[in-house]
Amino acid sequence: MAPHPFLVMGIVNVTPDSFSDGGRFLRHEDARAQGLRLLADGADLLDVGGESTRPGAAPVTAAEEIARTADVVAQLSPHGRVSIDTTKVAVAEAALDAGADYVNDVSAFRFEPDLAALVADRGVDCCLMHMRGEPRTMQDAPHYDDVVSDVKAHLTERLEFATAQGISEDRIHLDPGIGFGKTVAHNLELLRRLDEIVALGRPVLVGTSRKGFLGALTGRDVDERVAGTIATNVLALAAGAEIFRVHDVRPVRDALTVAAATVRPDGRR
Ligand code: HH2
Repeated sequence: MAPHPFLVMGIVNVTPDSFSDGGRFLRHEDARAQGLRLLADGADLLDVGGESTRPGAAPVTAAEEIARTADVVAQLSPHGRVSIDTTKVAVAEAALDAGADYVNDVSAFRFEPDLAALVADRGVDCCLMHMRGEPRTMQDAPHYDDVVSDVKAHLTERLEFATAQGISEDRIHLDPGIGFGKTVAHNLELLRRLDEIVALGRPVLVGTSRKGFLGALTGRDVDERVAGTIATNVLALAAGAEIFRVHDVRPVRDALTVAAATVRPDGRR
């Protein structure tokens, strides 16, 4: 059988305030159990995060973020691939030491540029995401002349920065940053024109899981957005995205398996 032409990244938020699962996995044994459940459901890698990026979330010190994540990474990495969702060098370093092999930085090395050197030095994969400004203020009246052109220009600039810091280009994934400084219309336009991001030539990661624009469209609460999550991930796969960051691994994997068999029967990414 052809290999799956996509990767599912399961979300493990070790935070009190994440928008959909805040507080549910703050205890390390609960985070570990959730990670193992997502691996059993078919996650290809787990994204462990210790700071919420939702608009207006309280900032967390590096020490607190390490206290939340490093032990969880150490407990999960023997069982599967683990990514660390952070913008901080110290947090990423602790996670890589604990067994993570992927750095997911929603600031694309803008908040702590030295994080790029760490990723280069360790030779691990990373994701560079587009975000307008910073989480605290990113949803204050976002405006773009053309959201797709702005996101492409930003990701191109961050990709150049990352490679200039010594990260091998084939280690870099790009993410349009759905929900990060975007209106509902911006998110939908990015998904509609995702092929233009794919054309940048690096694997594209998308994170639509349970996000606010799905609630705005369907009227559903955060725990009832799996259908919207599936719709957006299937459309993203059809447009060429390869990595899907989700809370609900099992249903999304099933949907992507069927979608991939339909649109990419030769199994190519
Ligand atoms: N979205 C969130 C966090 N990290 N990383 C990438 N690469 N892409 C995303 O779209 C993305 C991300 C926000 O979702 P979540 O982790 O569920 O919530 P919170 O930031 O409130 O913890």
